[in-house]
Amino acid sequence: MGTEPEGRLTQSWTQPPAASRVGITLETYILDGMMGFPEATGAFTSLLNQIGLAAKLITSKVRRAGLANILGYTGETNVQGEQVQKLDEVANETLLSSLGRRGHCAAVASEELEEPRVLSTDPRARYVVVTDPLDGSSNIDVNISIGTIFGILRKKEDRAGAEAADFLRPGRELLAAGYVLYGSSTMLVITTGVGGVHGFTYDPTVGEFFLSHENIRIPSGGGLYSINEGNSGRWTEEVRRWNAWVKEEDKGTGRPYACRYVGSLVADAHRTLLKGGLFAYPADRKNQRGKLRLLYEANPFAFVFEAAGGRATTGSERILDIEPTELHQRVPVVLGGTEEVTLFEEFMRGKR
Ligand code: FDP
Repeated sequence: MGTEPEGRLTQSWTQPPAASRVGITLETYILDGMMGFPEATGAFTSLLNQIGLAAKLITSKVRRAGLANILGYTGETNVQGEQVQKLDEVANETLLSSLGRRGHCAAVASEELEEPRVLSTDPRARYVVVTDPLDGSSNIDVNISIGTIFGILRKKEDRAGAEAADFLRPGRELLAAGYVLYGSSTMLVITTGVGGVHGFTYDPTVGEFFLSHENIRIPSGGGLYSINEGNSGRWTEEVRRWNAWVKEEDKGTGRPYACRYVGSLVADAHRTLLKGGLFAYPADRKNQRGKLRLLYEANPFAFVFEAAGGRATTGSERILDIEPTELHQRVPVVLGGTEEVTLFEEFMRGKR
């Protein structure tokens, strides 16, 4: 953390382990990050541990969702005007109570909450968390991968509580970000930025996350693209030209690329991170500012992709440099390998 100090994370949090540490637990990884900093108070470490705990609690609820009969709609709508499913609420409450327990998190901005929820008014609570507690909700009741997305920011000043301004900050100011994928196994992927991206797989028999994917780097190439082609009639001419290009036959560039689209951001982004290629949810006639949310969807993934050697853009601008104006602001999102994203941008600029 070198962390607990001001601004960006430094030193041991930001350096990949020298020798392979595959097999260590998430807790050990988090504690080791603190060990290099005798002055660290443990607050950031504790916050990361609470996120790990929430991931375990949510995974157990996701795995038992059908059995526990908690699937289905509550009949209410969330701030995005979407129907809220019970599991969304369960995940949201689980995260809020885990983060509220140790007093280090001042407030949380969540997809499920219109306004940030203040968790501690103690001025020593120096962090705020952005989250989509259960992303991909339309996939819940068809048993397809869903996930939790999170980002941690340092509160602006040492004063009590938190306000919108603590959240309306460009993604490059994130101290840490990551996601939990509830897939064929549960995986937690986390980065503190330049220290690399690390993936931990959950072993339900012992109740621990173990380091399984050390220092993830997005492969170049990959020959995959991920986009909701059902929206093609609403796309701009530039997006259509790019889309036609990836589907053209050309041996030299390995085209046509294969299309993979789950419809859960966490699943589509995770596959892109591990296998390469590009994920895009561009602006279209219906979603003129894009569909995905900047603060708790685009920014955490942009932070992860850049730390893994990839890129994240709106098509014309680096996502992590956007100055947010609203908590639930939407943004076009393109995530992927450097070459693939750069090529997409060339299409957007009309250079191809
Ligand atoms: P969902 O509506 O199911 O919550 O966050 C929104 C999101 O899922 C993303 O997870 C996903 O990438 C995208 O929307 C899917 O949108 P489309 O159904 O429009 O393709």
